[in-house]
Amino acid sequence: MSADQQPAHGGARAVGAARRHGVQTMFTLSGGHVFPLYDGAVKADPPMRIVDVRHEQTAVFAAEATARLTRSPGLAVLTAGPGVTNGVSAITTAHFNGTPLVVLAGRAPDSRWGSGSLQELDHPPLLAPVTKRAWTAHSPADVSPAVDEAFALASARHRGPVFLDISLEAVFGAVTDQALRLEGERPPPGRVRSPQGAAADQAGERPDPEAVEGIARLLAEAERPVLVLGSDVWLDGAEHAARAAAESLGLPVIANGQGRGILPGGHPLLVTRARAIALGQADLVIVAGAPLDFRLGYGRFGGRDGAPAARVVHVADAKDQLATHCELAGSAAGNLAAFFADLADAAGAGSPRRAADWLPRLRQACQQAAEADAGLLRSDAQPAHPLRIYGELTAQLEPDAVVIGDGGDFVSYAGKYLEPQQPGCWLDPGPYGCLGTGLGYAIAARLARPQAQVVLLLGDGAAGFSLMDVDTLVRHGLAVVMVCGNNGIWGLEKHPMRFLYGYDVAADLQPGCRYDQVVTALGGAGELVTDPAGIGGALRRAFDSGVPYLVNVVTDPQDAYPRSTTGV
Ligand SMILES: Cc1ncc(C[n+]2csc(CCOP(=O)(O)OP(=O)(O)O)c2C)c(N)n1
Ligand SMILES: [Mg+2]
Repeated sequence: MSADQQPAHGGARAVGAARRHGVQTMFTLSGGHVFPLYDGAVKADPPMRIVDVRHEQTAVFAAEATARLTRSPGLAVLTAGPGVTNGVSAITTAHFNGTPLVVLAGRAPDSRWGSGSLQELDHPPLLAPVTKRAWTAHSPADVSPAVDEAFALASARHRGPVFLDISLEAVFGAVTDQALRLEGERPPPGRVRSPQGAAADQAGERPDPEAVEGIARLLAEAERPVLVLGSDVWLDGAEHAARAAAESLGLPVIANGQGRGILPGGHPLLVTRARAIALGQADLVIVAGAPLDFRLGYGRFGGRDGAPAARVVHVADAKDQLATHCELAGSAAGNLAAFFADLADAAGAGSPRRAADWLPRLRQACQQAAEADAGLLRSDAQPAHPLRIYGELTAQLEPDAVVIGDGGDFVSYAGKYLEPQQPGCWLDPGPYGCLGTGLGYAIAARLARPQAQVVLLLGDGAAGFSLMDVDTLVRHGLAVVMVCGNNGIWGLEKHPMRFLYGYDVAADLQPGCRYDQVVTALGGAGELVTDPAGIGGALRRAFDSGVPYLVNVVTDPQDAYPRSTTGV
């Protein structure tokens, strides 16, 4: 029999299509409805790596982080029913992060639909609001084109998750290439090729030149401009163009999400530490690659210390991402690297109205903030101040370390005090703010960056969502350093509740709980640190250990991260 006449089941066809889109790893948790996808992965040439986890949420978070780190789409495979519903928060996280992610799922058989098969649930209506598209493949012949379309759609601007479930008949059923050819390239019933999914979209449109010139004019008029770089600048491959534009235009920069590291920590234009003054006193704020959401004051800037409201420019990778809830002085949409190159050209070097003291003032504010915190970064207080952990950690981090934050106050401190040296080295959950990303993100980071340090910062509350997946790290031989800021409370809830009500409830955890022993029991290693003087040594042992290692630092529950907003 020629290869042409060799039948291939839907699972093998799905794996083949995923591989054509660059997928190297399938993240999953087993279920009979998806066995053929495993069979397809095992028998592919070369086989596709399968990373099997302990909770579907971890599988999807791992696929999401793979995409955010490699900028190539991630793949999670979920079994029907509870497998899918367990993945929903992570799929939603990808939706909020604009992450190119494909989730393939099993589905009860079409032939028995309505008769009460095991885990018979019509998934797409559940997933539709949080995906670019959610639909079903009903026959083996549908699978390849549908998976192909799912990846094209997930990867096209504005990126996001795509969900496809495959009925039992379609995933187990086999079809030959010859039969497929004879059938012709007919689209499967009910499938409409989305214009967004067309491969031609990949290059992306150059933003409208007039819009870019308009922004250049606003820049020329601005006395105190600020540029905010968000996650999409990295995801869209615009980090070099963004840095070049910021440098040639001399723009103070604030980094947000995965925009962190585009200007390395210590860069003279990086003023994230003076964020409140920069955004409060600016007269022009250009936000690129980030939504104007709660993290950015809903797009209202200026007005601080008597300054007038700032003009706001929003730049996004796709038109439908441009803010409509606030007044914009300018906007542009499309390929972000092209945007920055065109802006640098259009604006030129001259900025006649720029206040000579603007950047020096911001730099001075950064300097003052750093000096004000220097004491806490070295604090000997017992229980430890969370900042002492960051004082010790920064001294041991290599420039390409991947740092992941999963938690409340503990991670807010990290966002403020750890300034990445390279882009693509920082992962927070993004605007959906879902706790529990930690182990999934860490698994992905270890695989995506085999040589780099991977550090997972965990609040003790956050740790509870995914710590069981240390088992996955151990089984797959993935060494990660975990640092738990163990204040014995849901800090980011306890303190605000006390502030609002004068008391708190449902906000306490076990003080000094031995999360390090959980990791040890699962086959990793760890230690409890109660004396801040021991933090540095414990971190060194963790980095040297070559195994999943949790440094469990008891921190001060009285300490509340000084925040001006809870995001509500
Ligand atoms: C899935 C999920 N559940 C609940 C919350 C609400 N929440 C936000 S921060 C937080 C407290 C986190 O506590 P911990 O991880 O211990 O960090 P800490 O604030 O104590 O440093 C909670 C419960 C959330 N963001 N996500
Ligand atoms: Mg806590």
